[in-house]
Amino acid sequence: MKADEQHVAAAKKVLKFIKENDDFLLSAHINADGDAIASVIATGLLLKSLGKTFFMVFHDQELDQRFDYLPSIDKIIHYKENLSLPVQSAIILDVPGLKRLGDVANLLPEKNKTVKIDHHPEEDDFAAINMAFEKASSTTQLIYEIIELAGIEIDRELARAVYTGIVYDTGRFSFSNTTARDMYICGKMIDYGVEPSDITNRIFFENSFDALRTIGAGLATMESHLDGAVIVIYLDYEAMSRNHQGEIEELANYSVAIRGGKLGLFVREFKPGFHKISFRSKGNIDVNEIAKVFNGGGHTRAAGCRIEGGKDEVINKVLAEIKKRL
Ligand SMILES: [Mn+2]
Repeated sequence: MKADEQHVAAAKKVLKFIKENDDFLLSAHINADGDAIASVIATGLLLKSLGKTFFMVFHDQELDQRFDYLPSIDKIIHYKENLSLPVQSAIILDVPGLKRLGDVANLLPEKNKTVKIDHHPEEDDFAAINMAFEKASSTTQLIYEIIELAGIEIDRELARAVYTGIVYDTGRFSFSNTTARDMYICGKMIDYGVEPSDITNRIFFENSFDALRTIGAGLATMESHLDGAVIVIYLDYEAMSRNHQGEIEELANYSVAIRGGKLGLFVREFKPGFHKISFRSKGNIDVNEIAKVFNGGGHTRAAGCRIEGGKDEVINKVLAEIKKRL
């Protein structure tokens, strides 16, 4: 099973850049998810194998605990003001536009020394070297293409990072982005020592007691709108503040797991008076377009945005945009 030719051509450019540079900043988007974290970790292991120095820096002050098993996750630096690192080049992962990088953007070197590796619809052109493909399942899949090209040894730790990023962003090989190449790569990772049930259980089936109760409470709020086409799940600030965001994001996937539903919204108050909306689409409605209206973004079938305002106000604004497209 061969890699996509365009992906390989881009991987060559990135590998050349890596070999010619050093002192890399590695980072990914705010509210780092499994693909963001795993792609940074896997890139770090690649750089280490190539004898390069690197700094992994995230805007987030805390990372989702579910990924604590990933190698060298404890080496990740959490951004703070006046952080000064001898950065000379950067590889920015799973980030379509600079605003999604948060404060880590302050550490970026010049554009000529910056690489973007991503699979979201492009937002801005902040890097001179781009390995950005909307059709790639995950940023981690693209990183694997560079790893394969570099021909470095893949140990169990690196294999677990690669497997994690892909299994996470394909929703355990169930989302429409899943390709034969993903399954091929993950199959190889099993040869290198990954135990699929171990990783899947850690990411998807080891919820905290409180998180699963909150998921239950969220499901109980489910409401149907626009003749059943749109399902809304809601959590207020009180419920949100009891859990890490990542632990309850499965509610977004449940919002579209209803027969007859075309679009799901998981709306939550992440700070008083401010709501975050996750969109999921199973039909042909492009939720990235809807999220963009509210200054958010994402993919065609999964996207998000943040809106200031009370519950009803926010939900009605979003429903009005959806109605135009139904
Ligand atoms: Mn991703």
